[in-house]
Amino acid sequence: MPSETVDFIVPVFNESKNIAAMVTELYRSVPYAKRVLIVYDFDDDDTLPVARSLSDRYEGLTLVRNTRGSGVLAAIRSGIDAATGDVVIITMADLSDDPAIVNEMVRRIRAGEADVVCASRYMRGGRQIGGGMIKKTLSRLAGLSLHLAGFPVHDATNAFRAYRRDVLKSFEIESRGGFEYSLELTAKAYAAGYRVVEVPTEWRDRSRGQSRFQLLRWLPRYLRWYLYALTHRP
Ligand SMILES: Nc1nc2c(ncn2[C@@H]2O[C@H](COP(=O)(O)OP(=O)(O)OP(=O)(O)O)[C@@H](O)[C@H]2O)c(=O)[nH]1
Ligand SMILES: [Mg+2]
Repeated sequence: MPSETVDFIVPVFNESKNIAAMVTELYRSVPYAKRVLIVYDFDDDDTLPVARSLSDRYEGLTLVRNTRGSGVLAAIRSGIDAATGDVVIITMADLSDDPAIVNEMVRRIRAGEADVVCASRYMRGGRQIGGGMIKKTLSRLAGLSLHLAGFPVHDATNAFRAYRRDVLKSFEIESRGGFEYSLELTAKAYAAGYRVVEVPTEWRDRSRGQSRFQLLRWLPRYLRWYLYALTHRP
């Protein structure tokens, strides 16, 4: 039996300007027993000294070294390896994700209403503030077209999601690029008959630090899972 703990997986790449505010906000918003796994790639990452200084104050704040190779997806996979809680939430360090919805995400999983809960920018009540025009438009188009075709959520690409741990660990992640893994996992979970639901969220583009999203490089990989989601049903 997994313990009744929420494990957050937070990949970081030089987030010294954001990490303190992110951790403070998360602990303020979420009362559940939790671990916050900060997953970093290299020892000189500037997030580390700040995160270490916070760890006395915040129980469960844990630094995890990415051992699966470099890059954000390898970091997330290292976080999944380390996760032991009954609920696992993947969220970013750049203050883009609003932790106010976390309690509702956890509640729905623990109540047995959902296996995957997607933070949804494109459903009623959701919002997206800032961010690149092309990426934003493609992401919205992908989400809304999949939803029209019967996919259970309006936002297929946001990485901010809560998973029942057993479900998360049951799928092999075939993605090798970046955040397209999120579409892959959700499409596979839905096709396998798991309950995928959404909660409205407000996403805000980072105001500090730098994005490492590689739109052109990752686009073909998104396409693969977009087509998978379009054609696989429970
Ligand atoms: N460990 C690790 N984390 C990364 C890497 N690249 C990005 N991250 C982290 O992943 C999260 C999201 O990264 P961003 O580059 O902002 O990507 P994004 O939020 O999808 O894209 P934008 O919408 O452009 O901001 C942040 O917490 C980053 O610090 C990486 O190579 N390794
Ligand atoms: Mg970002």
